[in-house]
Amino acid sequence: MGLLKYISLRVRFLIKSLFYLQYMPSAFFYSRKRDRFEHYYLPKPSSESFTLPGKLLQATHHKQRVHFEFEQATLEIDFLAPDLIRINWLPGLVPIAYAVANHNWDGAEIKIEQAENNWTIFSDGLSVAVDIDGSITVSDQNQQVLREELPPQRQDERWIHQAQLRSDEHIYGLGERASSLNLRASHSKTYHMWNSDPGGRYTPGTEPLYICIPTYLGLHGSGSYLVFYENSFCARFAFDQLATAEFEGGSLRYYITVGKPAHLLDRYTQLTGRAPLPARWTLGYHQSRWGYRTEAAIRQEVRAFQTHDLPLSAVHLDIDCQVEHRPFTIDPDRFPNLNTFTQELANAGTKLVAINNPGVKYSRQSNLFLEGQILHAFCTYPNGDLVVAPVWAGGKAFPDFTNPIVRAWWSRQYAYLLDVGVAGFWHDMNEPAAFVSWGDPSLPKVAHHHFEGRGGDHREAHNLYALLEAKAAYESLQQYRPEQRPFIVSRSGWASLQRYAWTWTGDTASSWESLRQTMSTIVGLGLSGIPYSGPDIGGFQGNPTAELYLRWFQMATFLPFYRTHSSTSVVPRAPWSYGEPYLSIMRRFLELRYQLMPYFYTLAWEASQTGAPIVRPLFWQDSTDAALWEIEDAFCLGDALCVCPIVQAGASVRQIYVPKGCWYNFWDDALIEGGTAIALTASIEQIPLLVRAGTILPMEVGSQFILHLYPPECGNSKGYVYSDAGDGYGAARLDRFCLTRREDDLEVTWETEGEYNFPYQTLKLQVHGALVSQAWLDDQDWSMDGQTLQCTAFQTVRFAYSAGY
Ligand code: NBV
Repeated sequence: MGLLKYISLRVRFLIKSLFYLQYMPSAFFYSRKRDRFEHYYLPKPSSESFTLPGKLLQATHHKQRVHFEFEQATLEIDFLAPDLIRINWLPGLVPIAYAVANHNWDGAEIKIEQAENNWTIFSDGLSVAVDIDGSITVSDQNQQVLREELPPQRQDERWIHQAQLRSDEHIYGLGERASSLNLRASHSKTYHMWNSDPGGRYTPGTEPLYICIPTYLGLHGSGSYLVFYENSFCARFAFDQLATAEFEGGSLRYYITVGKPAHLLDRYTQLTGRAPLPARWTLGYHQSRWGYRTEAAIRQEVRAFQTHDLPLSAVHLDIDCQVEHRPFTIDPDRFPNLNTFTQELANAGTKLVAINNPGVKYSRQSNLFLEGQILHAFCTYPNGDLVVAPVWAGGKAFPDFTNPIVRAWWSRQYAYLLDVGVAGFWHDMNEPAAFVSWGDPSLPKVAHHHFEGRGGDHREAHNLYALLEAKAAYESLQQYRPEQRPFIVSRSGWASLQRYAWTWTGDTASSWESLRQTMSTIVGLGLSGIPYSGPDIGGFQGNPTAELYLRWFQMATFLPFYRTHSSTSVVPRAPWSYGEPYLSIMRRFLELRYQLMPYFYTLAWEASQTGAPIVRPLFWQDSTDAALWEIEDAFCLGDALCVCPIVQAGASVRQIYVPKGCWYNFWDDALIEGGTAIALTASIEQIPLLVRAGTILPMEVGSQFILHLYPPECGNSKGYVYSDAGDGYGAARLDRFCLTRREDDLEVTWETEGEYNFPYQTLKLQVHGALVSQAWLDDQDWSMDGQTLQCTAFQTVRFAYSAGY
């Protein structure tokens, strides 16, 4: 970095720091007021001891529901499906079903057996035994015990719920965590449910983060299960010998499903909703920076991408583009021709995504504020005073998204930006975050919320805040731009966020530790139902070395959300920032990403159909292989690719325990026998990358479609490719391929369904791992170019191979 640049950054940093100083008095007064109200209105810690349900008095059964009366509690168990139950302990405040997308379940045939001290309910998918003291045991259909719960404990509004953990049990999920992938392996083993902004920079171990979700997956020698607590209150989860969930309020209502991880995610997302198929462009590369201030600056950035021959699908506008950081503004002086500018960018294949923060400036000069006041749209203290907390540009009032009128009002605000061509929205600071001098950097826990008319406070609304903001935005984009698919990225959220938005891992430090952490965080989000996430490539806060940025870039090439973003106080960062050889290597990775688009898009479609995360833990391949349960420095992209990033400075080799079965090295087709640990080498030009034997990997280069065939060890394997227009809701097609390996030949067949025309002009089949001597296309001799066959269509292609197996 040149001296001048360095000085200018330091000066900028100083100015920003002074800028923060202006918030000090208001942060002080806000923190004081918040504490006073909380002191006065929050329920005092109880001196009552915890009560247990007592003895089971009677049980009755009506259709899918079994009802148990205990001395001091009521229990309802509903079979929503043979392998999905809802357990409800009463009394307790009934949650509003913000996270539940599906209310129509077919139920299940159940059978009940009564023994001296317990009742057992059987379905085709699982069994639940309820003991006389309220303990509950859940087993799978083969009577393998999966989960043993202790009787719940209640004290006033609080609940404590515990389950025994097996010594070999691994726990995953809970939303976005900067912890080990297996939540039981981290130092503290305690996790909080309170969406939080760690404040500009976080490192591994920071707890909690922006998205807390009370859903976890348990995996042990007897099988796996998933539990989702439908309770948005502040809570504490801990995992040692026991799994403990301790809620400050609400009801103890939770769902349990059993089966393999893929089945668990399928069921969970059937319950909480699936991520809709995004527009294809969203899976391309995004460039962002907190610091682009003008149309000219963005134009220059986009031109630099063109000059360097780098594809660019989207540019993100951070708060610097706004007028005083106000929501739904883009400064017309600095963006004088937004309408034509978005068009100009679109012509270059680049979309514009604009940031939005939820806080509305507390000022009679702000129309949005006046409208909100008329609608009683903002959160209030218990005495009716408006909650005004400092965020950017002074005091802000906070829309109460638990009020449907407020959501509809907020939805309308997106419309004019859509009219001028803004393609998507980026929701920031929506935990919601506020600037404070001490204590929780958010709204007071006693702030009043509407809750669809039922009323409630921020203890229950806090974790739902961003989810409901995303819902308002999603519905807005559906309504005002119905011919295109919505694109929203939200920093915060709760269970079911996947229905409305993507997310990113927030303000990570620029370090090798954070690069490594990214994998557990993103895989954990996927196991919590959120398939679309990615990091700020290179880290948000700090200046990565060229090597760190490159290694991060290589890894992110295989993650769903592919975006470079960085803080205002660091050196601007883009693929060319470090010159050669880094620029050329990053260009090749960008090209690879775009070539893999048919694969990414098919995975996106699969996520919309089954809830399977796009990025998966290695144990997804084989959840019975305990050697995979702890692996957190590698991930699978779909089922085909195993990505093993380099996570250390100067390293070009790393160890990895490869899932059982045969794999090919992506770079040289070397065959690797899994089920053992191996060393993989990758110079800075490469990332260690394996392809599962049997994969039919779809790629594209321009209008050419390339099917890479990686023969299975034996028998056959299947692959499919989803295509459509890339946006909107028109026709689609599914191309199904089957690859059969026989003694001396390899056969691939192709079947199609759907109305959409095949979107490519030519087709190539490329055989890996075997030397092809002859080929036949629909029984006709067909010439090969080395290992590649070119054609336009086929039903069956057969390759005779001479060597390689
Ligand atoms: O809008 C500025 C930043 C943004 O660049 C970043 O991605 C967010 O995570 N935003 C946080 C506010 C920063 C406050 C310190």
